[in-house]
Amino acid sequence: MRGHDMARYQRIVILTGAGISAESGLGTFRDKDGLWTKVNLEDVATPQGFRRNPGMVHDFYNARRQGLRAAKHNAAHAALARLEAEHPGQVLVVTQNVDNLHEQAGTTRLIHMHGELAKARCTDCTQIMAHLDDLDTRSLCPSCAATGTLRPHVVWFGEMPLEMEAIEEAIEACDLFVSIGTSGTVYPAAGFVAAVRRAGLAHTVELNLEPSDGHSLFAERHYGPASVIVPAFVE
Ligand code: BJW
Repeated sequence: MRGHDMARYQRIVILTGAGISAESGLGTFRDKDGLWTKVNLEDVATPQGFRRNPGMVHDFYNARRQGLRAAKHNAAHAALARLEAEHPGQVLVVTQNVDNLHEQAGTTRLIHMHGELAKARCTDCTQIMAHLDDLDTRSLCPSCAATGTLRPHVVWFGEMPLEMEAIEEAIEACDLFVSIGTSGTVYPAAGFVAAVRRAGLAHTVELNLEPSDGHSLFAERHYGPASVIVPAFVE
């Protein structure tokens, strides 16, 4: 693949999913050995599952936190951070990932639409706090007089993804939309490429290991490991 002339674009939106972190050792959800083949998503990634068995949900996310503490960003995250450094103020990364590998690589204009594993929030007062330690059913909120308990600051099925207004605004105004490492099965993120096309302003690109569910909606597509195809595309 030949690198793109990125100078042609002024408003770049990059959507990332689990595939960008796969080569950093963090499992994806729907691949052959993905997380959803090992656990029942209704049990660990829904508010109902958390109400039924909070201990099991905490165990699931504590194990993921442990993986995150050891994980290092890879060449794909680094390439996106360089892209932002070369085009200050023009690149927005919208990630579905709850890991912190974009930040680790140096990306600063970043929206975590499905939350962050390194944070917790109170089930009562909804205050969000940095928290990479393990959580359990006795983890109490420091600011509501020890009445509220903490939950992972992640977005489960049936919950509203975060910062949707800012994302929708960026999607409607962008002139380049690049989707990286996502299967295109979870909404609303799976619908972004259609929204970009409706706005009619942007070139659309999919970079993934294999064609996603919505691949035919992208004008340009490249397939391979993110650590190879992302640097090749942006540089
Ligand atoms: C590589 C690679 C390499 C591998 N290089 N590539 C019908 C019934 C019920 C609900 C719905 C329904 N229809 C729609 C919904 C809504 C629902 C939804 O979309 N469900 C679908 C499954 C059908 N969505 C929601 O509920 C969302 N909220 C919402 O819509 O709110 C509105 C609302 C609220 C209230 C009332 C009414 C409306 C919330 C979705 C939250 C998703 N949460 C999770 C868990 C987050 C926490 C955690 O991490 O545990 O987010 S689920 C999981 O999937 C995670 C991911 O961010 C998300 C997307 O996965 P992703 O990133 O695409 O990963 P994979 O594994 O699917 O794909 C990896 C890709 O990488 C593959 O393509 C590989 O090929 C590729 N790859 N190695 C490059 N080296």
